[in-house]
Amino acid sequence: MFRSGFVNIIGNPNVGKSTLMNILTGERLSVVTSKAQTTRHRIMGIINGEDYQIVYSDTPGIIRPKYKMQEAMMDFVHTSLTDADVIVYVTDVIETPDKNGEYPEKIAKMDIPVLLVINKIDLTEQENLNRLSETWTGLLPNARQIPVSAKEKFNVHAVHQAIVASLPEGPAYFPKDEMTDKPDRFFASEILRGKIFEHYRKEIPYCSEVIVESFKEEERLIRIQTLIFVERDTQKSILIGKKGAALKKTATAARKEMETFFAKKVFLETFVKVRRDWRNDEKYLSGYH
Ligand SMILES: Nc1nc2c(ncn2[C@@H]2O[C@H](COP(=O)(O)OP(=O)(O)OP(=O)(O)O)[C@@H](O)[C@H]2O)c(=O)[nH]1
Ligand SMILES: [Mg+2]
Repeated sequence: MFRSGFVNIIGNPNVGKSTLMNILTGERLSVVTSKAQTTRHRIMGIINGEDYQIVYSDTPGIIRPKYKMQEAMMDFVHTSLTDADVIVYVTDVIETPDKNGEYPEKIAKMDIPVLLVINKIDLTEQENLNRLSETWTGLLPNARQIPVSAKEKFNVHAVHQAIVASLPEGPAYFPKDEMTDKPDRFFASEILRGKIFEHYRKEIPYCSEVIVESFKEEERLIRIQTLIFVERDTQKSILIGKKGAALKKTATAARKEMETFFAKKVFLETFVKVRRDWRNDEKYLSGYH
């Protein structure tokens, strides 16, 4: 019997969804940073076993949308609730369970296997974990709970095993050599966006967006031209920095990570442009997928 399914990872911002997804897929498909709202898209990662295929989706952390881009982000979360075969709901030992809004209630009513991953157990004591676990049993009585530390790769294998055991019977949805549904240029833009999250403070990460204008793979290197949007001139000058130093540092870090990801030399160009209010721009966000 062959088993397959969409395994969708959801939960609040910053609980470790992308870290977990990267370990489960063995690839750095999803950007991880210490800041909340790092993930903006639904990112699929596919893994194959002899008699199963798992199609993971990492999703943006659940928030109340304040602007159109965040609405688009939350649409990814809603869709991944409706098309899931298995739900992996992630929480951590830091957030209080009552900060999870209506989602646990929705999920508790669903008729599919639910795994509750309690992450970051490296940061707490057994006693606190027991308390949390009890509270979560009340919120998600249908879920199987698995405490892990994604960062230390502790007990993540148990998550994998529980998923495989929960998969319904079905065919492989994607060819065996496919790792993800997203094209290379998407990962190029995500890697640069991740570096912006790491290198800048305050609002800069949230008001920036990266677009790959051209992506040309040649025999010995990949030429990538990117455009970074910000919303105001002041943000543009912060992004670029004195004599371009800040941008150069960010772009170099991004180039290095791209070279590892694509296993090839990368020639990266970055331009910065002001595009007022892009986060509310319907026309731009209609291409957001
Ligand atoms: N101590 C500890 N930190 C962790 C663990 N797992 C993830 N983190 C850290 O938590 C932060 C957030 O991790 P992400 O994987 O980006 O979280 P996310 O849920 O995808 O966040 P959003 O995409 O913003 O919703 C990062 O700094 C991770 O290194 C863990 O098991 N222990
Ligand atoms: Mg994430």
